[in-house]
Amino acid sequence: MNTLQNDTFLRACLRQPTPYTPVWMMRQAGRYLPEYRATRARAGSFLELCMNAELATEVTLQPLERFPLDAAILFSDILTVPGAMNLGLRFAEGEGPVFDNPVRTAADVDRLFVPDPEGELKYVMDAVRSIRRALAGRVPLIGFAGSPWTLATYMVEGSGSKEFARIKGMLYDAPETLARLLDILARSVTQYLNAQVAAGAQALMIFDTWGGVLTPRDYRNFSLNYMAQIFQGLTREHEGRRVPVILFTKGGGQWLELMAETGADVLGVDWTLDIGTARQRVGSRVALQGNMDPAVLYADPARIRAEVDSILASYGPGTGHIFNLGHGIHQHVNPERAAAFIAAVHELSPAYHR
Ligand code: 1CP
Repeated sequence: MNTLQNDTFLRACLRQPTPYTPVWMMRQAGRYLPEYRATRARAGSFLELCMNAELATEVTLQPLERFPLDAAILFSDILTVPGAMNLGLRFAEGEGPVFDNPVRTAADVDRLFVPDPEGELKYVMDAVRSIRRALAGRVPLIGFAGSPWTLATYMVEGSGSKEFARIKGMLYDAPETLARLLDILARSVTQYLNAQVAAGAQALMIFDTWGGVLTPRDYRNFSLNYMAQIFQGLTREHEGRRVPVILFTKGGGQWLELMAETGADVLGVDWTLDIGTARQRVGSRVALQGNMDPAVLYADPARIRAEVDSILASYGPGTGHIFNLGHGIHQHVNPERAAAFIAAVHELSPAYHR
């Protein structure tokens, strides 16, 4: 396949020297971009957009046409995997994902199965292949999946949640049922991510968006262990290159050392910890991705630049940092502020790589 013109992101993931700090943004393709909203309107619904390889390719590339980003991320969703298990997934306008047939009992778990990545989920692999062709080696393509715990929260609750009443009820009352659900998800995610690599993804990210709502004991037993199981089964090399994997537990700052032991190459960090402190804690075991508060993008460009500088200074000199927001870009951010953010990273970071 074509050679990469910009491998700064992959090099930083592997803690190899780079001339500057690479940058991309979680949710970089999405509702804050007017061109995204236009393509989505043409597709009909969000799920139809995900299922149309040509349109998914178009929206993946939209942020790269606007900004000199150092990586592209597959346009899809973490809920494609449970969505392939006959649970009636839909995205309700204004209220996010809904499962009409949620998983509540041991019998519901019995009905689940590991989806075939080139069967029920072939549309995702088609999108990966199409995006990889369209990128033509400009920057690497990141594939992704949700963590078993995070996927299970949506499957059991039936939608997004604030209190996690149902899944925590299952955790405390029927832990063996939850364990079976998480095991099916870990096997599904492993196959799904390996298929994304075979289809052309050059790095992977696991989004554990809701791991941070667990107690330390339960984080280990119900989130971390299943992510470690996934790492055991992942293809780590493809086309003669290592495929770096980024592990992001939102609110997981207290568990960085444990996360570094799973086999991840990179840990994603949110804005609730200082990235310099995080670096001291993980040493040379893993690279770090993050961690500007996404709300800084509501500020003016000078303030954005100052925040970027303070994060670069806190991380300090040397490689192993991928600049990003601490979570996804908000939908009401002006795209010009995102441009100022990316420019600031590219202008200020070379001083830390001499
Ligand atoms: O157009 C729309 O209205 C849909 C909005 C939208 C978008 C643009 C959803 C629904 N998903 C996505 C794309 C998406 N989701 C990407 C695309 C690539 C990119 O980053 O540019 C990715 C990586 C995701 C991952 C995702 N989906 C996560 C993990 C990351 C995170 O933000 O923590 C989660 C939790 C989801 C679930 C989901 N999908 C969509 C929504 C609104 C939600 C969140 C619901 C909730 O708050 O519980």
